[in-house]
Amino acid sequence: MRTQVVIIGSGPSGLLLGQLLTDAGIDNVILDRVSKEYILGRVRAGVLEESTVRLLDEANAGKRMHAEGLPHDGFSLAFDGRDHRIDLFGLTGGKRVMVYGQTELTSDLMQRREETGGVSIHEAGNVVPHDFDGAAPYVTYEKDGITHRIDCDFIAGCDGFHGVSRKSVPDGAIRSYEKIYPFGWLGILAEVPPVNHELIYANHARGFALCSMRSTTRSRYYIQCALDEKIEDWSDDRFWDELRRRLPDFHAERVTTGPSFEKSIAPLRSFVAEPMRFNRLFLVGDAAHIVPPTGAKGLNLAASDVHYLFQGLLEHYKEKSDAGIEAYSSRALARIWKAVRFSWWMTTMMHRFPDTLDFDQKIQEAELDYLTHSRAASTALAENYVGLPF
Ligand code: FAS
Ligand code: PHB
Repeated sequence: MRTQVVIIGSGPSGLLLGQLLTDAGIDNVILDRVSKEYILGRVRAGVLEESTVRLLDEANAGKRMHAEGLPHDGFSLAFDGRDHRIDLFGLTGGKRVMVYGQTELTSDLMQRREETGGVSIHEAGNVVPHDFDGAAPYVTYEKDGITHRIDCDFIAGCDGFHGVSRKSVPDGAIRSYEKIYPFGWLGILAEVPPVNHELIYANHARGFALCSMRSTTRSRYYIQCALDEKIEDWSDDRFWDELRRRLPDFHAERVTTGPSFEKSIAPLRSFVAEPMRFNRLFLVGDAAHIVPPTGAKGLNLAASDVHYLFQGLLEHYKEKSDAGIEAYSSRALARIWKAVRFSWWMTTMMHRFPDTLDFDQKIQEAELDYLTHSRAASTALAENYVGLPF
């Protein structure tokens, strides 16, 4: 088989890139090692920046998002028994975010790919990118006991943090930066109305909590937990009790509890690999970077990577120019590092660290006090949360 671009990974990065390429008449094939059903069973992000919404519209995959998604003009920071609303719309001159689950977005992109005849090969084993340092790269994979080969012009590594693409780059050609946080997030999904019409990020002596949602009838809650916590030790009742203890009383009293239908623990890390291009191989999304979900940046950074790479590939094929491809890594990394900083800053401000010194705790309290009394500080938070420009 031959195509112009092989995309490894059928998550948001791979599907969004694949749709933009298909709509531009650039032939591409997506390979994923798991089934569509497995991918759609993962519960992840929930907040989309306006630039991500625009990209989904560009890919003609935004119809259900606009019909079912929830535009949010602000969110609350809760601490010391009170909460303080961050007026995103007012502080950013009219920008907002869209609350719409990654699972739904992924499903919408999969449907668009089927409608437009895009080729996706699932349960592809042992996917390996080859000769991406030369002019004739190819990818091999195994399916039904046969090893297949796809010759191509370019390979997009959209295969996430644990994928094969980044690991295929020779050690001397790539450098990574990492910070592991000493806690994780225990998250649940429950078919109960959210406690508030907007998100609540809570800083409490017992730990961080986040009240989010997927719709007006489906809630997504998280509490900070120790890295050695086990899911089986957390009954729904224990989760609800702990969540309410971390919220101001007027919110805690209004939490609607109910049975969870998804419960998981995710570790938190900051990670960036540089560069993101290796001649004919490009790293995209979580394959190149990971942020703690506190700032809701992970999925949105994947979208901006896709934007930069798509523009570069479009110029290559349509205008015979490689300027965009050459600039991909530096352009993407400039935006990535600002989002990595913001996600680290918000995580540091909102979580309780096990080894926090009294001094560190006073600094955290001063940060929150300054943030909620300074328009300049709130504006800085708001412009990062809605997403810095591409
Ligand atoms: P993905 O990891 O989504 O997709 C990669 C795809 O590549 C997968 O389908 C995988 O099967 C495939 N793949 C991997 N290795 C392969 C191989 N060798 N061969 C073929 N295919 C292979 N972000 C937020 O903004 N907010 C959140 O709350 C949030 N919560 C998260 C919770 C968890 C547990 C995780 C892991 C991430 C979370 N994220 C969150 C970040 C997440 O949303 C990512 O940013 C987003 O999934 C990135 O999309 P992709 O880059 O497509 O990577
Ligand atoms: C979510 O709804 O899953 C979510 C929302 C905001 C975040 C992280 C996760 O910062």
